[in-house]
Amino acid sequence: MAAERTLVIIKPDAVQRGLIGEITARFERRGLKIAAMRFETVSRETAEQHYGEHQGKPFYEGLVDYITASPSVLMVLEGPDAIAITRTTMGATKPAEATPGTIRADFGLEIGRNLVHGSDSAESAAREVGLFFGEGGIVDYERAIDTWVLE
Ligand code: DAT
Ligand code: MG
Repeated sequence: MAAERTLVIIKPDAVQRGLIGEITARFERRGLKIAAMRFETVSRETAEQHYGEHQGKPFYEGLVDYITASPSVLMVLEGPDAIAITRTTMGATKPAEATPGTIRADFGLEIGRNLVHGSDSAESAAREVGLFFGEGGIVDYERAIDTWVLE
């Protein structure tokens, strides 16, 4: 199938625990390409847009406080079925229900500190990639490969 793009966030708890490399490596080893990457503290305004679907739920304020607390790694991953493959690599939302071998099972205990975000559908991916990388910064892999230094 055609390559897809999805938004991944390595959330503040994972950054604070020194898991950027470990988590990024799992996506890279599956063969997904990092098409964009940025390190920053997400603003409250952006977090509220990103998690707009959860507004009004009991965990919403805590979720926005958590994601804006300290720096995250924002990434666009690209590849065949990137959206679904990212979600299965992450594991279920609740670490207690995540399958061993997934990021959330291997490193997480609590739903409110579940380490990583990945877009859940083509519509969410388009919206979230636009929200975080609408100003640019995404590599065009088709073109980049023409100038690759390794043969
Ligand atoms: P996912 O991150 O797997 O797409 P989601 O979109 O349903 O899950 O929820 C977004 C985040 O909100 C999730 O990663 C953790 C938090 N969250 C969801 N349900 C929660 C709950 N019942 N209690 C606390 N936090 C919750
Ligand atoms: Mg979600």
